[in-house]
Amino acid sequence: MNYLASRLRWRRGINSRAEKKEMIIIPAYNEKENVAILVKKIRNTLGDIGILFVEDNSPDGTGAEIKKIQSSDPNVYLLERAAKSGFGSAYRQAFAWVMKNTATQFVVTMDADLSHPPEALPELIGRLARYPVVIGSRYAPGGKIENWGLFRQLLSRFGNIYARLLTGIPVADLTSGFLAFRIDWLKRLNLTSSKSEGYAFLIELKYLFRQAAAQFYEYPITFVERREGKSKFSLGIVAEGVIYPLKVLWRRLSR
Ligand SMILES: Nc1nc2c(ncn2[C@@H]2O[C@H](COP(=O)(O)OP(=O)(O)OP(=O)(O)O)[C@@H](O)[C@H]2O)c(=O)[nH]1
Ligand SMILES: [Mg+2]
Repeated sequence: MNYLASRLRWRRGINSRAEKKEMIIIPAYNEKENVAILVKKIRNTLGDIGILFVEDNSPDGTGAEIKKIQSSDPNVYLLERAAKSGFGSAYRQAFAWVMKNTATQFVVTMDADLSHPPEALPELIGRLARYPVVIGSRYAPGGKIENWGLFRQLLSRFGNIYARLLTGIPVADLTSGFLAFRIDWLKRLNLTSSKSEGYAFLIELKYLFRQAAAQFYEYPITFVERREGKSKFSLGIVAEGVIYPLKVLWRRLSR
């Protein structure tokens, strides 16, 4: 990835960040109705920890909404990109920045659409004392999905079984985007060759942790389908999610 070419603009100076041990990274595209509610819920659950949004010049004004939040909350950070550049690349850029510039010890990845319950954050982060990677899991015993139609449920269920079989990663919810991990483990991953974007990126991240011999813990969550805003779910994202586990299988077989 060409960091120089990407137009990053940081809304806060280097001095105001880095005090917090935890950083929640949230990619947000056209999530205007959700960001303020999400920040409020995080603050009510965990208090004043770091929150970093990666926002791609959303036409609905999500960027302006985040700046409004920043005016009264100094621990909300914003990485603004000039155009929609993908979910995976949003995380890759955010990880690189957090590793380089902050004293963060614990990273959380989370969607902006309120699908991932902020109430689970203390459980996820708390377990990092014993596990390098904790997954907010829909498919761990006790996990649930609310308001998904049969098609999404089946696609996700079979997609996860398929990805698990091909990659051999012992995780029930490989496509979960709600993760907590320790930064010393993130630093061991080779993310430079990563190009994936949607579900494939979520599987790849777990594959890279697995290659680094990280142990996973799956904490059951109730995933709630978004109420506001539109899905960025597309056929291309599904196709990429089908192809990526095949690539991993090929790598495993040719070893
Ligand atoms: N910055 C940025 N964020 C993105 C991009 N694509 C998706 N996101 C965000 O990534 C998160 C996950 O995307 P969603 O649209 O919720 O995908 P999904 O969960 O498969 O679809 P839903 O069923 O609608 O929830 C959300 O917070 C999105 O706003 C992107 O290209 N750039
Ligand atoms: Mg979503």
